[in-house]
Amino acid sequence: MAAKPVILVTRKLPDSVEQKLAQHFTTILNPDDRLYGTAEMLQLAENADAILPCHTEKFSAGTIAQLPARVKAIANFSVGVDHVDLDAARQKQVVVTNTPDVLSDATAEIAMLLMLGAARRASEGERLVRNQQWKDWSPAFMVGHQVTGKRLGILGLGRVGQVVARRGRGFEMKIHYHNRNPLNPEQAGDAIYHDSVEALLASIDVLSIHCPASEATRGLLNRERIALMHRDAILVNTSRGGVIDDDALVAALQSDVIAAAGLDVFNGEPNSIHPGYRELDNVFLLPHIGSATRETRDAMGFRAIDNLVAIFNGEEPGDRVA
Ligand code: 8YV
Repeated sequence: MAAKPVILVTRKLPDSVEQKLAQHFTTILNPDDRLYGTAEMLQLAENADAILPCHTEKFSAGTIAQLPARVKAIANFSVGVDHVDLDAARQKQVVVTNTPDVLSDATAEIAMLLMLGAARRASEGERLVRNQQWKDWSPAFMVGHQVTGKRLGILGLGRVGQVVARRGRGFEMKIHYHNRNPLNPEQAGDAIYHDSVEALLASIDVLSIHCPASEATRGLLNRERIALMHRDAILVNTSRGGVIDDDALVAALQSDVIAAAGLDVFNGEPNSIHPGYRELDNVFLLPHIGSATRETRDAMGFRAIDNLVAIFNGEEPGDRVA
């Protein structure tokens, strides 16, 4: 019997995922969940036929060039693939896959949590109670913004964006969106299409960002674009920090250009996020937990395994991105 292919798993995955992976492959695991530096990862990859990484491992063109020749695939445990230089992977003929769909519900939940948390000043309120600083009540106390019935703008009405749209409709929100091209009516439903980001921003009360991070979207939410938003508007980001110009957003929140923001993802996360966010009351902050549910983390792992099984069976993996 041929030896099983060897998979380098860079982070500690759910037990059920590691057990299933071991049925098909020989595994190099990371039981202590240490964050590998690139040099250490490359060294471990010397004995691997594929790598199963998270977004915490970076595969720049330089890193991909140094991958041992036996590494045939990078089967990501993530839907976002901005941590992998896809062109470099294609050039080296390393197959790259991701885990779409299975995290859409969990991420949409966090988008709604951020939306409500930012609109209703949840961070501020929670701190008041927790720190024993809640002293009185008045009709003017902790008054926030209502989201019910408001206009929800979705930047990137893809898999996650479409779930957020459905959840928003549950709050009787009117859905607006911008994609490069309008979607067919089956996917868009009653959502109103805007042919530019600028037109979308000027037409909504809440913005939820769902476009991938790329050179084209880096710093997309800059000072000029944020200024197009309504003064009572709320900005929510569960995509990637890179889509936002942090100096611009912090300044807008400080000077009431928009009302509030809810952020689950950041430039420089986790250790070097913009310090301005920590000082602001009108932001609701979470530590990149969009997909962090038991169900979803299992499903992401199983999806990555399906991709690896296909690759080593000589088949086209379902979620190939390069
Ligand atoms: C994951 C994510 O937790 O899948 C993604 O793109 O942003 C997160 O939900 C993370 O990337 C896992 O590697």
